[in-house]
Amino acid sequence: MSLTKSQFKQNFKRRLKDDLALDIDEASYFDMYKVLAGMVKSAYNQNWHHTWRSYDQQHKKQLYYFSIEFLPGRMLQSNLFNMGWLEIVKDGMKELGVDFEKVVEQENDMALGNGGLGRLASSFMDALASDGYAGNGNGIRYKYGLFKQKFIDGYQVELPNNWLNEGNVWEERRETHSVLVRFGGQVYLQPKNGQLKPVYEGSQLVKAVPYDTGMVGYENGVVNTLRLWDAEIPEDEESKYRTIDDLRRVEDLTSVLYPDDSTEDGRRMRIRQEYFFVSAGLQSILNHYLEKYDQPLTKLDQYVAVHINDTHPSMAIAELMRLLMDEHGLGWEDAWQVTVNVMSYTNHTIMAEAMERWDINMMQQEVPRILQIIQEIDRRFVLSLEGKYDQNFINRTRIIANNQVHMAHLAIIGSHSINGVAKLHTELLKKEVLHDFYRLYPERFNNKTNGVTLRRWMAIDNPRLAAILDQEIGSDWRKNPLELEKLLKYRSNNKVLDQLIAAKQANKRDLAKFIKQQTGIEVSSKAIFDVQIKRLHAYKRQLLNLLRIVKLYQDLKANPNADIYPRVFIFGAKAAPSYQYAKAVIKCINEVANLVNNDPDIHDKLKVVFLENYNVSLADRIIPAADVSEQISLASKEASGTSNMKLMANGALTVATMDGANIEIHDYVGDDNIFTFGLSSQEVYRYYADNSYHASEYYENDPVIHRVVDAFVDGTIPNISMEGREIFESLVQYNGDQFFVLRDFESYLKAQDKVDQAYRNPKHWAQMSLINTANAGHFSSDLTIDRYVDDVWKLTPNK
Ligand code: AZC
Repeated sequence: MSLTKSQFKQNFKRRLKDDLALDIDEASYFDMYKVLAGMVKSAYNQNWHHTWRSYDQQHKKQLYYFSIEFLPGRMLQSNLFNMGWLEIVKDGMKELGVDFEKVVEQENDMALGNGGLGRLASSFMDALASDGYAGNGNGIRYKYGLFKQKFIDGYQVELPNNWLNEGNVWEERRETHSVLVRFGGQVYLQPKNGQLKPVYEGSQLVKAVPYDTGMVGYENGVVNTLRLWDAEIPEDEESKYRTIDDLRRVEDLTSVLYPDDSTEDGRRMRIRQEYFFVSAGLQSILNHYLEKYDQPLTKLDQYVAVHINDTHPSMAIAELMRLLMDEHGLGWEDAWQVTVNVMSYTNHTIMAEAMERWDINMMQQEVPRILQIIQEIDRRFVLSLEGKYDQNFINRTRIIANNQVHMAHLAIIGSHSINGVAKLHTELLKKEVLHDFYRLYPERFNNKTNGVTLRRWMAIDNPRLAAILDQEIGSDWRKNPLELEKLLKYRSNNKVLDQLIAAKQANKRDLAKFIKQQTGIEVSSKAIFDVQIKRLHAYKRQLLNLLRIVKLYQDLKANPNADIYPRVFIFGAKAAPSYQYAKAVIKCINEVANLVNNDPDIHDKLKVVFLENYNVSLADRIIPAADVSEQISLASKEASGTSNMKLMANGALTVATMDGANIEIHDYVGDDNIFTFGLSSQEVYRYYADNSYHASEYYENDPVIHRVVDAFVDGTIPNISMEGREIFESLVQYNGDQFFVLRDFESYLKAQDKVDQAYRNPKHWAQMSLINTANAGHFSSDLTIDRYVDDVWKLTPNK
């Protein structure tokens, strides 16, 4: 896909004319975006075609990553980058007098995910293609992406995100690959040719239409496929859809992404969504396998791996059983063996409320045949344990209990591999959360620490840093992320350290300009940029950060000359619309921001900036400019975290609890290059065991905590009479403060004091920062994918 600058300029102008009948000076930025994206797509289409043809010809084993969320963000720049065109196009645009950044900004974020889990799925798509593996995505083409967040009077307001409004250049509707998905009605089993076959009555068929998007590998010619499904009414079934309700139930299947990654909101619709994309995906995989690979289904596991990203796609296990038995005539035993060998499962959280359990009656109504098969899986599972394990153990591990279907149990029983997403998380799964299953299937459990697309977060988003790296250690780190370690040689090289300092300063100036534009708040790029960007959740403890800001404010009010190094606190976070407490925290942060930013006594020593609508493209802007990365979840609660990795790669220093992947970051950079604090996960579990944490004692006995917490109810922070009260009460009750905010407060203050001191020595700070960047290669999703490929999916790379 080679292209010279003059070719690019010529083609671009010609296509503006051919496609839109416009000259450059007549075209809007959106016109230019569409034309440029069209050029990119036609250029990679040949490779796309070639890639799938070669998989078919070689009968290559293919992975299908089933995920209810994908979060690629904007794709123009990353496609250009992966094709090796980015610099040419940037230069060419400049020569044509076009502001390239404005063109990039025309693209709506593809935001079909909530947070970490969805972003991980997309980074895996990039890594699979870039490592040259046959790995595809399977998901839902939501009409509305994750809501747009606005702040009105400091409150979060959710607006619809109609991202498809202006069309989506990247996708291709593949009508001929449509399949039918059956919902509802009654099902009976009847003998036929010596087997029991289902007979359906009163069920409804929905047409699933795939929209495919090319997933372009980094400079290797590989283009894999992300297949997202849309729901339509089948032409010859129209008469069965009589009421508005019928129509709406089909539309709803692909209309909204549930804006909550931790509760079972909208249960019935969620069950339908899950079954919809799982059934459509598996049908299309089997159709393709039978047509192009022409092998018996008993060998499916040699050619196909299906990955279940958290429990949302776990009905895949029952659906594959159904397809193999009902549609293709395999017996139970054969079908089960193939299914378990094909399926693998990742758990992303230990939070009990995020563990999906579906009401058995609801499943009966929506997916009756699937429930039947799950019941049979459950019956056989129980049978296999009887006599070997006591009844309690069986009740704890079986899939169906108390009229609920436990989806994680289904995923575990039906998969050959179960992984956590960081070392600690996997250990907690084995020792605590899934301990019973670990006893049953120790060989199935393994760890796969998450990773991030370093090319995006470093090379594309932080060209200043990338230029220094390229010059000092060469550009191989883009392909071999561990090459970043070569940077360690320069830890005492003043020239390199000065360059790093200058690059960070320039990035901070860019962000300061953006902040001014977006919020009107003036911030100094000389201050410490202290960043906490992630979903708003009690366990992530944005509140801990906020309590410290309140304390600093109080300190400065008492003594305006207090020796506090200037700091800008930058937040980005969405709260699930139904999550009252999280929304109260947002309101409080916004009110503290108002108070602090406008108080002349503070002399600009503190600024608080809560940027609206945190999403991938906002992360693209913030991360290169961060000095400090807040990773302060209560130990044991954050399965891995991934913003911790992106931020360290960009040279931010982490203030960290010993949680999730923070522990592994700490292991690589060493004690001196990270600021750790707080309880360990063992200590947290000890508190749970003896029920000995009493938040009220901290409130009563610690005058600093007392004063800070009172600020939420005594009028210090204005306009939060309801929200302040809610937070106050959640903290000070005898058994309150579920996430030990007050317990970790003092330790957090100490860690932050160290940050404050360390930042005063710019050379030493730059050195620590360099050590973080140099160790970030370990957290490349390219390497994570290599480990999945070797241990779980058993794929072979492309030639
Ligand atoms: C997140 C975890 O909270 C986060 O720690 C992890 O880094 C990320 O997955 C990727 O593994 N979980 C989710 O986004 N959602 C659920 C349901 O766990």
